[in-house]
Amino acid sequence: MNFEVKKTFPKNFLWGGATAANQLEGGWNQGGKGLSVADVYSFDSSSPKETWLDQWFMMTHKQVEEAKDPKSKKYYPKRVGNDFYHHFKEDIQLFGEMGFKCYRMSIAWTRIFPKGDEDKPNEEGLKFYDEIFNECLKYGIEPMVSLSHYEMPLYLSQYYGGWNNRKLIDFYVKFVTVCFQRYKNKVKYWLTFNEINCIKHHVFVSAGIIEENHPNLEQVRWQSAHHQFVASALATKYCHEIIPESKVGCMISYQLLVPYSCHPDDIQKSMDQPRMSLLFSVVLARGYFPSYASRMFEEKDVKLKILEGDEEIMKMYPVDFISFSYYMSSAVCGHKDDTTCSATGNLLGDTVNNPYLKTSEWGWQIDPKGLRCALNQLYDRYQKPLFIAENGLGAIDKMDENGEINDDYRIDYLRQHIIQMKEAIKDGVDLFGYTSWGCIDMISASTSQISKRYGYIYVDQDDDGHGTRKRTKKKSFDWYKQVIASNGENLNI
Ligand code: BGP
Repeated sequence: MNFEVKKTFPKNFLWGGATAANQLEGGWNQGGKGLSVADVYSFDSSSPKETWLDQWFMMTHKQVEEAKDPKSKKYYPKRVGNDFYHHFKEDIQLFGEMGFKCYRMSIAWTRIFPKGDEDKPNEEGLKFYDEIFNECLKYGIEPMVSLSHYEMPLYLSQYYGGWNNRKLIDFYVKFVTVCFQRYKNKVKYWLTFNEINCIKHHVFVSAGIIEENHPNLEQVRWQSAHHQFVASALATKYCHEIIPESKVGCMISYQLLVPYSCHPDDIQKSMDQPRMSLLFSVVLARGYFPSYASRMFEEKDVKLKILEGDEEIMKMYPVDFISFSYYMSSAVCGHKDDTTCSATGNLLGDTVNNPYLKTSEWGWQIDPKGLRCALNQLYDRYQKPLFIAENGLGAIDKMDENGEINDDYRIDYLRQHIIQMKEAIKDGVDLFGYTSWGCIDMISASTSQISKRYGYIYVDQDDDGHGTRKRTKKKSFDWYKQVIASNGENLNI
């Protein structure tokens, strides 16, 4: 054993940024693209703010039917994105200028298989991504591709019932093998499903499930998750076969959960709640369900249909690395008689406010030190290389009279998180890359606003879709460039 402490970021650390096709591309009906589940989220800035998250957590038949109607007058922001479809050369050139080593992006399934069940892929869609990868490689940027990032074909949801239907495994496998074959000389890093554990929170965007159809939603949710586990294992198998030097990762949303107090019920809850979420990475990284799954399924009245051979597939093809998104931490309160526990604006789960943390304009509690804990917890658990696939601050940016955007708050957020990444590396964590979320402003996944900006590059567009879409570098652009050039050593403004 060599006890030398690693004091810096590894030499080939993959610094970069992350996006998703449905949030930035636009061109929803161009190049033969079909409708995806993302394309049916509408936005209306005049509706009450409190309702903006409703569709994200529950999509209805009525909303889907209305969205499909060509006469609908509603605005569907994810159909427009920030128009990367027509700006990608300029945008990737800016990523190159920042010195990106890696660009995490997704392939829209509906550009390759517009409905999802076709025999042959759509050549125009395949060509589009060829061009994107060529641009990346021109600037020495390694693409990392998410194969399914909240954008499955709407048709598979409507006519097959989404991932609850086992046939989805075959459609997904067909789609991903077409991608591996086509891009085998261009892409080495692949992620099977974005935030696979978020099927716990939003079944429509994660699995194409419309809640109204299902009285026992828990059964459908977990059955769909099981089909995604098998699909992910098969994707890993075929990726390794087709691209021997490839690395395949899973991707989970990691929200560090801490006990609100030292009350034993808070401690218990802070163990139980994350376990339900970590079940996903246990299955994908180790290849089998954890022992606590049995009790969990019994209590939820879930009876999984697992076919002969499924468990063997899961066991034989675990992922090579674990990637995750990290934005915030939250406290959990198990003893409900404590009136000091107050509800939080944090997006996911049954959590309460941590009085020690600051909160973003969207109610997400900012906890850079929590990232160090998250990295250590994941590494202790799995002993597999880790990759931070998303992290960042969604904030309102204002352009001043000189046309500048001084986003010091974003620089501060990112700097504090990068400091903690380095601490985790000193702790012995094998972290090989970091792609901050939304390197260019685009549509928010949850609220469908563009004014929830994460980027180093500002896009002139408002929440109703108006604007020139002109790109402008923010102050954080030069800052991040310097971070990358110094391999994480120079974090000063
Ligand atoms: C993650 C998603 C992303 C992304 C990000 C920020 O959960 O993987 O797609 O958008 O969160 O969330 P939001 O856009 O809602 O601010």
